[in-house]
Amino acid sequence: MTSHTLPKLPYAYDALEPYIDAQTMEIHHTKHHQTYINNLNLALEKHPEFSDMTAENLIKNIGSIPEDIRPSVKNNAGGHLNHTFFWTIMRPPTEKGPEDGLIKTVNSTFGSLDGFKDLFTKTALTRFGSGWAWLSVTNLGGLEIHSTTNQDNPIIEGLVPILGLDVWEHAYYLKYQNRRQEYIENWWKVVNWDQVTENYQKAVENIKPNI
Ligand code: MN3
Repeated sequence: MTSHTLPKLPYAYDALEPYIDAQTMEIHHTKHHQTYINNLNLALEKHPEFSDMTAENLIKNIGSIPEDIRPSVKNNAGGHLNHTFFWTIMRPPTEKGPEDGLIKTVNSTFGSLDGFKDLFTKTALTRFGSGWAWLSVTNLGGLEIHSTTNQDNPIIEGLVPILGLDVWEHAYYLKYQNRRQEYIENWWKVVNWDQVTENYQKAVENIKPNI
């Protein structure tokens, strides 16, 4: 049986300064993300036959997880999956935006990159309580902006996330307190658009022709 472990960040805790501060990054990674992993491992100890499944597969097959641990697996495998993803779609600030097929689809779907950012920001702002805002690829290859509650992941709805924003207060409270809008506006400066473009290409390639 293998247990889930905390992935290393692909950059230093202070790499996203001044937009996301080092203390927030360190606590978010070593305390919040680690706690999801600890609680997931604890739940899976009761049913070790599921301990070799990835967080993604646990979420995709949540209906077949035993009922006594299902709520815990849903929250904690979800938290592990979401945060593992979140770290990869940020990087030290650059001027680079989305490229190739992604920027074309963003423009044709939302009018412009700014139009997309406005709508995504609005979605992230109006997510009541704790949750995430997402840009996902639909099963027809289109782009959809949406939000989820708690640690739910778009794959539950049959969507493939390519960009996600954590709007739990723990993601921004130390620096921004209640100012979620300011957090979101500054977060755009550290989005890793190369990774998001790659996520888009992979998601589109994986769509099976529906013939
Ligand atoms: Mn978080």
